[in-house]
Amino acid sequence: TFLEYAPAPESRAILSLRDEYGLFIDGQFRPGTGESFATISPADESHIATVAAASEADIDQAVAAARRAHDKVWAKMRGRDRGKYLFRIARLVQERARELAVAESLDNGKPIKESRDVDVPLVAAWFFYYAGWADKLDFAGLGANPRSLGVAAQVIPWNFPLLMLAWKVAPALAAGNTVVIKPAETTPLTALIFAEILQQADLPAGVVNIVTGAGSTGAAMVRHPDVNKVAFTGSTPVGREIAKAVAGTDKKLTLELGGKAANIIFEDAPIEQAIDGIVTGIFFNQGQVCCAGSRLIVQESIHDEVVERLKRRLSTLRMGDPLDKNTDIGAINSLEQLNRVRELSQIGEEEGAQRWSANCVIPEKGFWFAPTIFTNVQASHRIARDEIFGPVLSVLTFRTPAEAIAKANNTPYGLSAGIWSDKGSRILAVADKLRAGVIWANTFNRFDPASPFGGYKESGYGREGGRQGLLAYLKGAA
Ligand code: TXE
Repeated sequence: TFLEYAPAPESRAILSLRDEYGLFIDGQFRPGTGESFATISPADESHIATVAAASEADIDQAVAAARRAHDKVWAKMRGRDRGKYLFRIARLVQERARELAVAESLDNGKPIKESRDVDVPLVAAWFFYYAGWADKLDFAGLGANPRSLGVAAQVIPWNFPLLMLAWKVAPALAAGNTVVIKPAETTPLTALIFAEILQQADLPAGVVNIVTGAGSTGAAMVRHPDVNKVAFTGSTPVGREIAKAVAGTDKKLTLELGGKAANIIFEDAPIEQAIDGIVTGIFFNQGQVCCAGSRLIVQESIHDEVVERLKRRLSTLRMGDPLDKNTDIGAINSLEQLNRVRELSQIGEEEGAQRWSANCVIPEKGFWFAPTIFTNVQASHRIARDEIFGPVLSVLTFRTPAEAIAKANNTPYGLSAGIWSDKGSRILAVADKLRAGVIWANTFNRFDPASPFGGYKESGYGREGGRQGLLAYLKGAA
């Protein structure tokens, strides 16, 4: 399995980082023409590296390189040959898995056991999966002559930096597109190491260009006239701006935005398993997950027992050094994000919900927030409506399945949901009425490259993963 390649937990010492990183354009690192910025470790605020911020002129260069590579090399290449490159990238990710996991935990703050056992193995899985599609485009029922769209501009967030890159780059390349991708400003490190992997894989120059920078760099990519496809994962307000920038052009658009997932627990649910699922659902990656189960909707008859058990479980979680293999809860990715989590939690208290936080020792430096549960939450409370994107669970109750469904759907978002029950017919009946793109039953936060992922309503549109994720990068396909 992919997990056999999981690296041993390690320290920062195994990384051979440069002090300064330029932009990866046309197969080479080159200095940017804009300002540079520092990427720091959210666990102790130490400096990791200085990174270039791409200017509009740099974006022109990157898009031009991607266009040349698309027209002259990549789109003309047989699918099976593109597939060979994707397989090679997947194997190199496995070979350098240990280093990538350490870099991810260092730059993002997530526990090494997550980057080691989840993020990096899934990155390899995504490249293997789409490598397998590359040689089947003509013959897998996708239409007579499916063709690439052209140059894809891809903007990704900081919560799963390398995995979000894989979700976007792998299907684009399999379908014959070339890419300009921008990692988030707080987590550029693994994308830059990935650029070295592309060089090792001898990927033709310009097929993937990696540009670092903040929102203005992303905006320049999105409005560039020679871009054919825009794919974005991030906040709903920025998603709206991007949709406006793309409106009236022939650029294709995929948006994967925020969420406020309901995790519905019926009184007949397997309770131990449900507690595991609730904890994974909201405390995995410190809750900084778009599909996090941030609203627990629990049947009134088992509310007290579930909350008690959750508190007991949370009291055993270890918060601290993301590079320590025993760490369960790592750091929040940035001070900005920490402030957002603090502010919404404060509002939760002011609005009358009851707060409980695990009694963790908070490290002196860095950005930390103890796992927190709010009970007595009303549907009108901000903590029941807004995406907090942190380790904060809001607990609501229900009496009847109809009430559970109404509460779960009472949100502008619609990315994911979870249902816990012993009764298969109930799971199917409830799932049918939930307005969410992904629904888990008796599990949560499970991902597979073959399974499409995406939202309803303000959670965005389009699907990533699976056959649908491939179609989003093809024309003439059905
Ligand atoms: O997101 P942004 P932020 C949610 C979560 C979080 C909030 C804010 O609730 O608290 O959003 O996070 C780039 N044109 N999610 O501020 O700004 C930016 O540089 C083009 C949910 O970090 O959306 C980064 O690369 N690009 C989410 C990326 O967009 C722009 C994951 C995401 O940043 C841009 C992250 C612009 N005008 C946050 N402005 C999820 N769905 O998983 C910014 N960017």
